[in-house]
Amino acid sequence: MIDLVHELLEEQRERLYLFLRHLREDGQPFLTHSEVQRVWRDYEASRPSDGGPEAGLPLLVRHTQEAVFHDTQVVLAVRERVARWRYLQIHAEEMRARELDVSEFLGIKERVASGTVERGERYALELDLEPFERGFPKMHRAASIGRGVEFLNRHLSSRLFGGGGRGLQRLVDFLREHRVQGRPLLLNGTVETVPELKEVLREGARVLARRDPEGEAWCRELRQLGFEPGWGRTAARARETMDILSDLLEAPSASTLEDFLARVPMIFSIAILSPHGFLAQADVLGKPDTGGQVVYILDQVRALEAAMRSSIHEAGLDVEPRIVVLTRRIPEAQGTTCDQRIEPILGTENAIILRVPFRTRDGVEVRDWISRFEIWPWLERFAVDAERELLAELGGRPDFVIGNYSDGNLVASIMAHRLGITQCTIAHALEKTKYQDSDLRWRELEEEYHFSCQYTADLIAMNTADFIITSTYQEIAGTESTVGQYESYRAFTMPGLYRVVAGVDCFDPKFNIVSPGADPRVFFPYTQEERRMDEVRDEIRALVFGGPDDNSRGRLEDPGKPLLFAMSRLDRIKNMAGFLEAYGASDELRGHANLLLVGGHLNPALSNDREERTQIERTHALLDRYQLDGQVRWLELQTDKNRVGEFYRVVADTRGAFVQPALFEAFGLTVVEALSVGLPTFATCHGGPLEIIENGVSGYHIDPEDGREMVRPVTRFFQQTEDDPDLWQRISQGAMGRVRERYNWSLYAATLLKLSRIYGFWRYITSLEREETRRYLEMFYGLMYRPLARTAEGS
Ligand code: UDP
Ligand code: LCN
Repeated sequence: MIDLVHELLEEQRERLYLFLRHLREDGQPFLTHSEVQRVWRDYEASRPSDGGPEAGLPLLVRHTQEAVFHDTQVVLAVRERVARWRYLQIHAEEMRARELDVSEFLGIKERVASGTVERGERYALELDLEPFERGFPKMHRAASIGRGVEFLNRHLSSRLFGGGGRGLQRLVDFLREHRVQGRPLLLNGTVETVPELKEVLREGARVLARRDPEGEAWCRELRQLGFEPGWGRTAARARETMDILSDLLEAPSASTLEDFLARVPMIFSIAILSPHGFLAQADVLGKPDTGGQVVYILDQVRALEAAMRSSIHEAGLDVEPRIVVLTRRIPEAQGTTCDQRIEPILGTENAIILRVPFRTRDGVEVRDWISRFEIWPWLERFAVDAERELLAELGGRPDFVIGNYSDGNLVASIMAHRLGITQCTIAHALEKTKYQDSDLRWRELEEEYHFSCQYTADLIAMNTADFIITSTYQEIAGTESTVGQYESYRAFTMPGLYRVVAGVDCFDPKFNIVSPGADPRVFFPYTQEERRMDEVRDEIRALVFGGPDDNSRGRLEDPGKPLLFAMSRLDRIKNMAGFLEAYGASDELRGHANLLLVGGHLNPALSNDREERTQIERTHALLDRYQLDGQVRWLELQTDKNRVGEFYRVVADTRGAFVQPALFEAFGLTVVEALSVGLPTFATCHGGPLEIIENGVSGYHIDPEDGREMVRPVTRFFQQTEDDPDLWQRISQGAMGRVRERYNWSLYAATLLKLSRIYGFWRYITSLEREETRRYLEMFYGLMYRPLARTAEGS
């Protein structure tokens, strides 16, 4: 990029000069990517075409993610390619350019943000994880991001097996030490070396060949040879497993190792952490800080338990899988079950929610709900208490721990370290990309949001995690033009606190995309008439086509029109009111379809969330302003999952569509739910839905930034379906095909278990790989996180 700038300085000096002047005239010290693009468009529109070469400057502009104005200098943060950044400083008068390193760039941002021209803090605290990671394998291609397990397994296999027999000996040690609930599995202590293992495998295969292939594998002869249970339930399967291991010992390779590990019974119990919000199975959606994450975790647990049970059974073991979801107990439970210690999870045989109190330093239980932004002072003690209760519940330590959201991930990180187990991290939604410049403006936001604690916790957990699963690629590394959520942790500054020069690396093989689905018992296709309950369908139809009462507003005057359905929490970012306004302003769309809104309360006094109250009032005002009561039906939020499933199907019966108009959506479970029932879906192009939906095949993208533009594709769709009735069917089929192929829970569970086996194995084999990183982060925890959390307690 610096070469490009030098070229521009030589060949298009005047054009560059004029454009930089335009940028500076905008008058703001910082410009975001979209602001730079806006200024560029204005600039291009304002100048007569000079017929000069076009390529260089537009390229630079397109890749500029941030512009900072410092004195006479313009500093550009240029994202050359996905997750690859350069920083360029251009003297806007003398027209000289030089490249900055990340630390210089962040230093300038700090100075500009604090309004001081003199040198900022020369010795700002810098967090730099790169030196610790030098020996660790990293990927190079953007296309590999999110497929870390394949890379890691290939890389470590070649290292392990490249070192002659020593690597294979470590594999034998792993098998010898492998156990469940204290009982040895696979091999007992008599087999010690690789040649011995090869020999007993040959003998074992011979023993099994003499048995009924479908009969039970386990027998006295196998034990005498040195085997323990776990090779397979039937003789045929156990023999296959032994053959795979023999192949691995003869000709070691990453793929044979993967095949073998897929057979090794390794995961019997899992702890899942999600401390904040109301985590229960009923009556919680709509409570503060309670949304898709709860739905995700409960569906995840059901899918994981089924997958674990089946793989344990296949391995021939009689062990009951255990999953414990750890959350916070809330004595003032607001009509939910969140005050109960244990809640069995429906649809599972053994999984439970285990609620552990938040306690003050004196040991007194905290009674009320605490916002996710205020949760930091409570977590360290919670981690220790939760661990104790977990160990008592399971009778031992779990095989791995999954953290959810920033708070759960921090607790998972503490617990995984104390117990010496594998840590998996799931973000759900990282606040950093939701609130613009929240790092730079941390001080002014501190009282309300405590982002200093949250981002510090994120950095710690992301870096201690053995593996991170994300729902989409863009969550890690964004798109050509947008920055990924994890990528935003690569380099940033919180002026006066610390500067991150190498925080999170998207090329780290710990990242894996494992996408969730929708509960297939509830979100099944609208065409599966035999599964639909008439009673529920009638109830939903009565609600949708009924008239106003305390919990609803509007009556659809022309019930024959297709329904356009939008359902979400009424947060500002979900932009339900934005869509309502665009619908109200579009006579054309109003002519084609009625609008069904589901979310929030009708009475703002019933909401204890400030943001939601504002959105409720705005929704009422828009319904009045555009006189929409005959075309829009607004129902309060729905908490009964079975009914929610039927809502989508009733909308599909009218040949309607689902709309998800969020300004930004981290993933978007409603989108997957709508696709699962076969409902054509229009969803935001900002965030996960951009990836979930293939535009024009399994739904459509909409851009919520401009209301008129947002409703245009929706109107066009309804117009086209009038001329081409098959269009609706094609998109509906495309939607269902998409979830079958990519977004379903059985695929999720199988992949997650595979990841936990492979990462768990490599963790055992290369246990010292990241020791230095962990020690560095422990210091960061003690010196940075802990005091910040204490300060948050006092505020
Ligand atoms: N939901 C619901 N009733 C409502 C609104 C939403 O059951 O009135 C459910 C919806 O079906 C989905 C979840 O809440 O399962 C929302 O998840 P999503 O990922 O779309 O958004 P989040 O709320 O997590 O931001
Ligand atoms: C949180 C969000 O904001 C949604 O976008 C996700 O779908 C949900 O969590 C589940 O991961």
